[in-house]
Amino acid sequence: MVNVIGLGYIGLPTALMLASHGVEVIGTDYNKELIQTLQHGKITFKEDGLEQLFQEAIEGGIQFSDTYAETDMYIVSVPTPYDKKSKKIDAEFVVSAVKEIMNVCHKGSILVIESTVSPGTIGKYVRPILVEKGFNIGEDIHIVHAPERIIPGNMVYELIHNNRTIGCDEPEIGEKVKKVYASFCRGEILITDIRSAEMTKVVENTFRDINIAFANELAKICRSDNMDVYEIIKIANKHPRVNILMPGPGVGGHCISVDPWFLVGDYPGLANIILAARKINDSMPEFVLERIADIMKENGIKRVSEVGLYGLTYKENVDDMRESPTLQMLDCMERHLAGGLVKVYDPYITVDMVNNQYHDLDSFLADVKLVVIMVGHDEIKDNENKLADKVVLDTRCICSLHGVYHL
Ligand code: SAJ
Repeated sequence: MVNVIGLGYIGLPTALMLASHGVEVIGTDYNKELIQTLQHGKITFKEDGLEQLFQEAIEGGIQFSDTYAETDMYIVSVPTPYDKKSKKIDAEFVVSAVKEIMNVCHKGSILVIESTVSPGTIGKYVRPILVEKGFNIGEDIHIVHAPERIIPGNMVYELIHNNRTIGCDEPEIGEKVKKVYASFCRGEILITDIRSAEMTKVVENTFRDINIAFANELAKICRSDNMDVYEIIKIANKHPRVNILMPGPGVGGHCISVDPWFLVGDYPGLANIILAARKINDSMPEFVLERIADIMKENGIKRVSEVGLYGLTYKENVDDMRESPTLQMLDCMERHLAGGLVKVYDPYITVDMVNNQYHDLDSFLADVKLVVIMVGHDEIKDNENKLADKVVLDTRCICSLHGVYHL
């Protein structure tokens, strides 16, 4: 039996996947409301294929609880935020989950940390609390780090098909855990040590952050000298060894915009490209604001209240707003643009999260002159004809209409 701790964006699909593949699962979260929702047969966020997976997991006998269970294996998928000042990981949620597990686990159980942690976190925060409580690591309890890799928007597919990493102290424990993940995972499952697994996860997201930063820097260079960055990227990518990503209004989400900071915080003076990339990506919302100001001027749009931001989530076709570039932009908007409040709409955000938020595309469009596409949801791609009489700033390059402004 496996107890999955933390039923958020990673823990829930993982628990469901295990339960629908013959593993006995109990999913635990301290949020009682979330547990009740799941117990009533409702999923807590939208994701392709999740609803069906949920039904299969229920048929597989999954249970949900707000308390920890005595099981052979624990999978910890709680958030690992970073301290915005020190840029270091805040391991508080992982630590409190481990403490709770210590109260219920039996001898020889396996503790798998799936949450992303900076290199050395398990050695620094997890091992000492186990030792302090008198646990003999490797006998009373075994530690494993199996970082997740799935991408929001395609989680169910990627859970099955992505390769995985398992970091462990003892290879035979690694093999045991591998067997559990292999119940659903068709990718390669590599076994390594814990620190390498910790580092690999952070390195993967940092790699992507740096590559996005390169695209964003190109967008700024091209804008400064009147070149079309998309044309340049399209042609450069025809080279067999070049694959430039897409510029955008910034990097959001709880992963790529956070994990590189762990390396910056832990290795001061060494993480230089990484730090520069973070700064470039963080500067993009302000860059978009400058573009908005220029476009307003060019088109005689005087009031910010005539501007509409399309998209609040951190990327297309997800309902996750964590570290969203639109939110970052709204934060610094007042410093740049005068004249009332901008209007905002996102089909995935159905409750009011910001001022002047709309819940219907047509009424949103009826009230604005300049539409800024911050997120390339399918909805706006399918309805781009409705933008024909608008001034449009398309920060994602998804719109095929003539005369649209870009970054
Ligand atoms: N973005 C761009 N341009 C691009 C690609 C992305 O501006 O060409 C932006 C997105 O709009 C978004 C941000 O970057 O704001 C991050 O989006 P993403 O789709 O690149 O990645 P995430 O954060 O949704 O998921 C990442 C993935 N990591 C990698 O691809 C290396 C995923 O595999 C990880 O599991 C996930 O982080 C995680 O949980 O760590």
